[in-house]
Amino acid sequence: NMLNAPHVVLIPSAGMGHLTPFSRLAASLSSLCKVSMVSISPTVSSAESRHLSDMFSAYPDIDPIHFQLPHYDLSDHPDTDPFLLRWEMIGRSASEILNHITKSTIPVSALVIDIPIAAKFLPLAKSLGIPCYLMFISTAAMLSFLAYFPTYCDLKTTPGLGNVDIPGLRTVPAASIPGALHDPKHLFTQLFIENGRMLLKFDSVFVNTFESFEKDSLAALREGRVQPGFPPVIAVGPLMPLKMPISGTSEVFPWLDKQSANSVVYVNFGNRTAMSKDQIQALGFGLETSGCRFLWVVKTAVVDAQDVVELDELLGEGFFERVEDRAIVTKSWVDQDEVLRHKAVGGFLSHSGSNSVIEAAMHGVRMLAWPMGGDQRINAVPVVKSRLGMWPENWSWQGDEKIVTGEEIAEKVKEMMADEGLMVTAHSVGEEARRAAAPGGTSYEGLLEFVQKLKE
Ligand code: BUP
Repeated sequence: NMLNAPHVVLIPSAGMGHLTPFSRLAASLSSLCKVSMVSISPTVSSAESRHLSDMFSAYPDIDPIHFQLPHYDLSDHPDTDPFLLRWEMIGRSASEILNHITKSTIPVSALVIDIPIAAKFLPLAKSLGIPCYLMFISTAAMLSFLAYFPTYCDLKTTPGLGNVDIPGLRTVPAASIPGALHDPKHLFTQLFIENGRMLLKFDSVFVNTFESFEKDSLAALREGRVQPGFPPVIAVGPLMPLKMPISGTSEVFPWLDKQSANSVVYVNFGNRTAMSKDQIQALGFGLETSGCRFLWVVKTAVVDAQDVVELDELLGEGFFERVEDRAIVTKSWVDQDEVLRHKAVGGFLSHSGSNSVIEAAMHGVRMLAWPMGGDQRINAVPVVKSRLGMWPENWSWQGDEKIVTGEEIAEKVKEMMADEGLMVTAHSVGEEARRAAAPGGTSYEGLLEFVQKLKE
């Protein structure tokens, strides 16, 4: 009975890596209670605006709360990452956004807030008496790191970052720490620390992971080993993909349908990572000489609308002719969920962005993790531990000048595709993931309990 159902309002920040899990959570909740989601325009990328309008038309039960961001001139800000700057702008608008929410909709039972804007929204929402939940879009491994990092900074006596010993869990080597954090003045670092401290104030924290995938991190968080007094942690993943048509995929699926089972390597480094030209060329050479079939989504610019490089120019003369009958190379968005679900796809060369990791887990597709920056090395830890995939730890990482050669790439791609043991273990990770998300499973019941509690 939706008449007396609680009303949950979701506030995502920016970037497809954030909007995707927020929409999925909204869709799951919409069958259990009333759901609204804040839609902030303008978006940074066209992928985001397309996604939001597709989602609201496919899910009429999710009520949009449109908010027009005022103009902020951050043109002389020292940071240039457009997504980071957008988080800052949304944070600065927190009180207007909350005002707008309370004015434009029915009373709110709970807010679900995104991590980059947590510290700006939580104190204001709490002062209005609204319960606040955090949706953590990355892995529980990353949540543990975030939860402990402010304490690490308080305790350290020397400048610079060393290895971070998360109490009762694991050591995160200095070399796996998101690059920006090495600069204490970086906007990312400031947000990271203030949001990390704010975690303790949430009523509960949702994580897009599942129990068996990250037992150790979940236990350490829940037992207060990482941070005493940590709020309840509810694993809600893998969140189910939206049921809606995705544009820009026409050539991919007829081609996949013609390939034999587990024969195709899917290559995608997410929607925020643009590789250098030299590295793209080496990757092209590596994929070609691996002899494998591949579906490669190439990205040459951080914001999609600026991606104007011609692929045949970039990859050199004859590349497309040489791989014509065994590869698709595209710059356009593909429906990653459909791709990973496809029986022809037998391996995933990925930047190990948190959503990609959990999607690979859900479909039981083995991974070759090549973290590029941010939380990605920390996400690669459960990938290896669960035997979902492999990770050549010496490959280049966030802006080090090193190029991984085509030969190295070819060798690892071949190794992954020939590793039948890994195919089997990845497959069982997939079975556990789907069990967790199905009725009766831990993630499904976790969400149900959350809604149940709001009714009390
Ligand atoms: Br690109 C691309 N199709 O072509 P991550 C991405 N996605 O469906 P992020 C597509 O976007 P960082 C495409 O399935 C996933 O849900 C993909 O999220 C989808 O990486 C999402 O993997 C990408 O978390 O980079 O956010 O691009 O790690 O820097 O947050």
